[in-house]
Amino acid sequence: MTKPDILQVGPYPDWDQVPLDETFNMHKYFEASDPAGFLNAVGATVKGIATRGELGANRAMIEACPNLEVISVYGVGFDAVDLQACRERGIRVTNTPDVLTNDVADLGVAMMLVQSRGMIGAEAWVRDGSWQEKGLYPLQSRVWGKTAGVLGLGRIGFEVAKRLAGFDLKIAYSDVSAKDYARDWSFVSDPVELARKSDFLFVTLAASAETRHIVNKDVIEAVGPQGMIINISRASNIDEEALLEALESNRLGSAALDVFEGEPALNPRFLELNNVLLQPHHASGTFETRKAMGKLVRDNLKAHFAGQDLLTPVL
Ligand code: 8YV
Repeated sequence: MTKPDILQVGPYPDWDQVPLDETFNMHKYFEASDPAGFLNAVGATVKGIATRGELGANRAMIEACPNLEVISVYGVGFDAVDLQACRERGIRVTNTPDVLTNDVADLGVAMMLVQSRGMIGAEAWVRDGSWQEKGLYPLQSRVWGKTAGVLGLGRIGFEVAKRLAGFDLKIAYSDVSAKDYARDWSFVSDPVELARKSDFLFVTLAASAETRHIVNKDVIEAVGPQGMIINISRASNIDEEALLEALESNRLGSAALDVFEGEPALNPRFLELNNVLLQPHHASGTFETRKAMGKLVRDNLKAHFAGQDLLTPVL
């Protein structure tokens, strides 16, 4: 059987690349010195696209592949895939939900703890000799007993809330409707109201055109000078300009961010701030989870080309 031709948008670890190369004819878009020329040359042969959550596949890429049947996303977020362009041509789309949920939730909670207890500065305090020279490290605010707001109580938001309840935080959440599985937590439909109640506001929404900048100036200012915003979803869920202004003027206490507009480049204003914890979009970045994500990417492609049901379909 001839191997189906797949356009590979971003790199994968060897443990994924080797089996992908065995089963498919992979065309490495990310290695092309002239991406447009490369697409032109291979587009007509391409039956599938393998991409990453943050890279997706835009309309131009989809249109350059007239025989495209399926897009397999390495990531739960598929906001960077042009779903409308896929719908118009009946192109199937898959993602990698569930396998990454716990790791993403873990990183979100870890970011909150690290940032609240000043652990990055405390590490430097030990290493640079300040402990010996200046004495005790400055006191920090307590975490337990405070209120965490979870904006988006989907799979990841739920796991974040569960963990936070274990740390004796009070939980409030916002979503399109109250959830049966969250009876112990308070439902607050308005994000500004949720932010007002929250010492820590976790942004755990699946990103879409509708959620763009849902965390706007009003939400940010409602979290306030003592509060913290933690984002483990997508940068587009927050108005980054408003966030920067609030952090710079201390109208927001602090932030812990795993995602940025234009990442991996980020607005240099972030680097000037000492009230923000910066992480390189690695919430799903454990060996175990990434291996499970890679397997799902392959298994979805294999299922499609074998005429079987997709394991984790989006479209
Ligand atoms: C990335 C993610 O896909 O799951 C998502 O939506 O953003 C991440 O898991 C990951 O960085 C791999 O590209």
